[in-house]
Amino acid sequence: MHHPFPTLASRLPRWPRPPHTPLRTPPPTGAPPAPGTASLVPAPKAKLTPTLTPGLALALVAMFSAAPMAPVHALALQAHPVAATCAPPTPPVAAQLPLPAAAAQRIPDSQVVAGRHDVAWTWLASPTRRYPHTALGNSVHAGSVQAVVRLAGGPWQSVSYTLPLHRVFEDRVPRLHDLDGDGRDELLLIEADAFKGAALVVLGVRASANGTPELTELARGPHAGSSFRWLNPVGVADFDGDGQLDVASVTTPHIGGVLTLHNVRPPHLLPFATHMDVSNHRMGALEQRLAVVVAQPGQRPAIVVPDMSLQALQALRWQASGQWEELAAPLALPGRIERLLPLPGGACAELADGGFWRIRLSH
Ligand SMILES: [Ca+2]
Ligand SMILES: [Ca+2]
Repeated sequence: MHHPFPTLASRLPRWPRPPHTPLRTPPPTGAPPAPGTASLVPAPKAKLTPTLTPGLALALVAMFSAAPMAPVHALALQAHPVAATCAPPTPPVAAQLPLPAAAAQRIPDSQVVAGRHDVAWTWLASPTRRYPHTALGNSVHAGSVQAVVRLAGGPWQSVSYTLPLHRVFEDRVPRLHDLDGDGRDELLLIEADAFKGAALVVLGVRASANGTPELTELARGPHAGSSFRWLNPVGVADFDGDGQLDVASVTTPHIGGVLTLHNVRPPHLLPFATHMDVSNHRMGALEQRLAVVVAQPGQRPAIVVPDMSLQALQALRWQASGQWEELAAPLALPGRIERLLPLPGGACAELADGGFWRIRLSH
């Protein structure tokens, strides 16, 4: 296909990494951390970090210093400017019910979501300033999530799931996915705890003791660690190829983001893979969509996610070998990414200057 513009990939350096990439370089070994920076670097998860003995470390240093290897990438990331938006059209809402009037009470700048299964509508409500963190632009968060639900084809009923006073939903949209393939929708939300920070939670519709439907917590991921540490979902796909959907998110995307893949193992979301130095959110921005999952025919899905500068994209896949594969050389863009929306084979990037770029991950 002929493109009227030269590809960005042909005009920008693709390797080595662009100089803006290492925003979070750790201090040299033996040097004291710079004042005020040590707490910004989350410790690697011990169980995911292989043991590096001094002998093995020396062998690795010798191997790589003696024989530097050119990176080999299976695919390429390419960007083409487009004159108008390349964002996917918003699909018509196939609502099962008219929008309830109560949805007008949702928290500011949040979205009402229509479901196709046992959740007709859901939204975040009970605005509160009790958790004064402004990752999403202001300190108003949700103390509850509301929904119109039903049990096994029964009557639709309004339900409310209210958090205790030390927690809020630090989020702007309940995401609906049938994570376990049982034909019932689950709600994926970001909850924040006053002491432990944010965590992913999965809620589902279940029967209460008196037989009426209620929202129940089905699974929870690890908290980000302390007050005001946040995380942001990336998407849902079968990242490890076991036939069951997994959940991807980025923990602490503003201060050294860690891409984390979780298996859904109620009552837990169990992390099984992490990748450092990515981000999918700009501090204070309302937009939470800055990373996409790209389906790969015959392969595990890829994740296209910005680096910490939000000005370059990388494509990653969790391989059967139990390691990340960097599928393509990092792709630098001519501005900060404001939004990244999924398109077949790639994404649509909207930059801070208002320009749109079609991103493709291909051979
Ligand atoms: Ca389900
Ligand atoms: Ca899986």
